[in-house]
Amino acid sequence: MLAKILFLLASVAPFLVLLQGSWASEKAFNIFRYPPNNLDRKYGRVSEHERRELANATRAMFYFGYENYMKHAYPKDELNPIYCSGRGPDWENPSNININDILGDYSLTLIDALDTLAILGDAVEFRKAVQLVIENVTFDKNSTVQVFEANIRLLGALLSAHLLILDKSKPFGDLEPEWYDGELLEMASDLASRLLPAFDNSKTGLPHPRVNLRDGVPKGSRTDTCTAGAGTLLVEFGVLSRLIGDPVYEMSARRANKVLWNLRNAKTGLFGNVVDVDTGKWMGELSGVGAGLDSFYEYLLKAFILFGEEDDYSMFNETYTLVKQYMRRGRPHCNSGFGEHPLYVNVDMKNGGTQTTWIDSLQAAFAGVQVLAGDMEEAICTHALYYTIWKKYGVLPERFNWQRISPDVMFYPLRPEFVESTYLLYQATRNPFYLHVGRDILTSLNNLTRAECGYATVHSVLDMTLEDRMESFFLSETCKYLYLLFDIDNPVNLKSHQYMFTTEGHILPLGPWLRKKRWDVDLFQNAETVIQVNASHASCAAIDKERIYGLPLRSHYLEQISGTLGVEL
Ligand code: DMJ
Repeated sequence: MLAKILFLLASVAPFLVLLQGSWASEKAFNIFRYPPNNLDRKYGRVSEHERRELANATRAMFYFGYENYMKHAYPKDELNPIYCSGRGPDWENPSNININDILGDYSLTLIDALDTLAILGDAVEFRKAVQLVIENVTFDKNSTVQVFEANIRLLGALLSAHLLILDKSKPFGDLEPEWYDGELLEMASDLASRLLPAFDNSKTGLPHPRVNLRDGVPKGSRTDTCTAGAGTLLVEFGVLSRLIGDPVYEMSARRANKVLWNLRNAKTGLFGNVVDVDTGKWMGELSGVGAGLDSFYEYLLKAFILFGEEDDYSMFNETYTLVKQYMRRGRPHCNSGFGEHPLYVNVDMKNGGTQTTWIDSLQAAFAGVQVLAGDMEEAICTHALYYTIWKKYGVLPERFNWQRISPDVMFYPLRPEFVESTYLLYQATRNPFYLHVGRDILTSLNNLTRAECGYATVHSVLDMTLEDRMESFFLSETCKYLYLLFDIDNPVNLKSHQYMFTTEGHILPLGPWLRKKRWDVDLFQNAETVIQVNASHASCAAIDKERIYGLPLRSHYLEQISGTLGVEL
């Protein structure tokens, strides 16, 4: 009985998370004591006509990248958008981990883009792409890749495409090739079995960062992994386990999370950013919400949303509280009071002391996590800072020094994090401010990064020189989130309570089956009774009409931050 009650509680909790979000936003937007000023007016309404045009322009952006990839690069992993060619692993230089961690000679961009095709409603191209993947891709390769990257970009994509195909209600059209017999799931399973040796011979239970897809962990390979690398497996591994009924994947990922959890600092409760998988010793003691840690926090929350296990939620909540306690600087409330604009800084895990004066572009995703956690006020604040930085350069520098107000690391590889949180904030608030932000993003990408045959990495935000690389997440995430921002009637938006995005932007349909562990008989029986998916919970459309004419962050605060950064909004 107790198990049943716990299970029921866990089942409704994701919807409570969403409810909590809309409650928080009600309080956060009490802005009408202030008369609207120019900024309020500027970021007011976006017409239906313009919104549709923006959606179409985003589609065009995706297809320009995708079609050029298919023409010039496929079956290679990535497109070189300037020289119109393909790119695979750097076989000559195995130590080139910038490339080899990600590219494994498995048509990465095509696989990563599968569910974006579905979301665009392009069932014909989706089926064609699925066929190409099934007929031509094998993971039986002598490639040494990063487990984290293969997990989020490939495994997540294959599981997502498989689940979308199985959806009998066909919200994205007829995605199922008539001959389909679960081949994508088989591929996912095969890939995961090649990643699993990362856990072999691990003295701590943490996964080795890299495996050779044929031979497992290469002898003498590096044992230092970032925390996110070791702790961002649970969503994909858990879904796979529950689909095929083999607990080994989920258990390995869960154990890794537990090991990380036990390694947190005894005094502060914070995590470092790099750990040695053999010794469990922290090699990097920087604690923050960006590179090295970001998706670890994200997956604690997302694992709970998917699987409903209370442990994941408590770990997330405890961590989130500590993040705010130790890393947050600036005025106590985002939308009231005095002081500097709130900022999450990188700290020393041992004492919470500020360690760097830069923030990185990956941290822009944290606002999205805050939306999911229902902390709307903070999400609005976090996002507003990145918007101002985006406005200053037209894109986000990889690292921005908040003390010198200048970039520390200049490149921008078409990352999605800022677009992602813009989209999630729009979903949660319906405030047209975020459509304006989306328009700015789209304009910049087209003006600054469009190359001969695709979209290119910005080499330096100072002179806007480009590099010949289009990472696969541009199609799988950046274009997807931007399109979903504008395409308000997309099935993903109409039924947003039924989908969750992985950290690579792959959509996973939520459902009772995810609460079933087929290897656990008791839970399997109880699970039959759970989850009433209730559409009314996710409706953010109910926000007062009036309220949408005000800025989410009050205009004087937005002016404050744009003034500090020297940006004209
Ligand atoms: C993507 O692969 C994922 O979004 C990941 O979580 C972080 N890095 C890239 C995009 O920047």
